[in-house]
Amino acid sequence: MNDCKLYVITGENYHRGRELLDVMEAAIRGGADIVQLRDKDAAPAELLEKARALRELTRRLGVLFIVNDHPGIALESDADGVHLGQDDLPIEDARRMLGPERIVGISTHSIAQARAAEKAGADYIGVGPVFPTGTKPGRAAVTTAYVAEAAAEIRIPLFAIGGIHPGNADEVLAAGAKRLCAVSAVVGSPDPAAVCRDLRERIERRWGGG
Ligand code: TZP
Ligand code: MG
Repeated sequence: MNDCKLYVITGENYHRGRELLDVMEAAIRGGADIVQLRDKDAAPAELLEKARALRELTRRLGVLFIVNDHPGIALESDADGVHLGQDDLPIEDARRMLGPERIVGISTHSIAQARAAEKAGADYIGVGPVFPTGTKPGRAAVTTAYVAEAAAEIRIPLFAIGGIHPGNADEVLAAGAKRLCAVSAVVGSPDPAAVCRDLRERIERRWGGG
């Protein structure tokens, strides 16, 4: 987990007919090293089917796999962990369900939420949306000011997220983020691997390859 730098989340609305596994495989081959299944529309059986398929892909390619919102599906698909929102079940409950080895991550939108997440034993936090984004409409942008604040204080891994693409990634990295997360810029691109290579290169140029 600590080595992960580029987190890509599924967003099938952006696929324009392409298959979930093809898009995510391209992203991983381009340099995504942690992948999340996020699907607010799928019924539980369909979600589990997608989770199992992505588990198989990510295991074969050697990257981490996280399920959004559903610790039960994370367990059933043998995912590496679960990602929670502020309104999902508490970190402590997810930890109790998943055990000490699996990853529990949480979205944060303020330094108070970031502190609480770290204190409650989260393995990583999301920090965002840094920029306004159609993937999460109606949620105010936290700006790079919150990225800088969190990067200066929070010791667990932090992924900046929200409206991030190759054209603004350097600004986010300069604010202190060492890890980036994206949906539309990657999965909405005709060439997800190229976008991931670009984002990874920017991360490594700013922070080194280690
Ligand atoms: N959480 C904060 S912003 C966001 C989520 C899930 C959406 C990020 O999507 P995009 O397309 O990279 O802006
Ligand atoms: Mg959620």
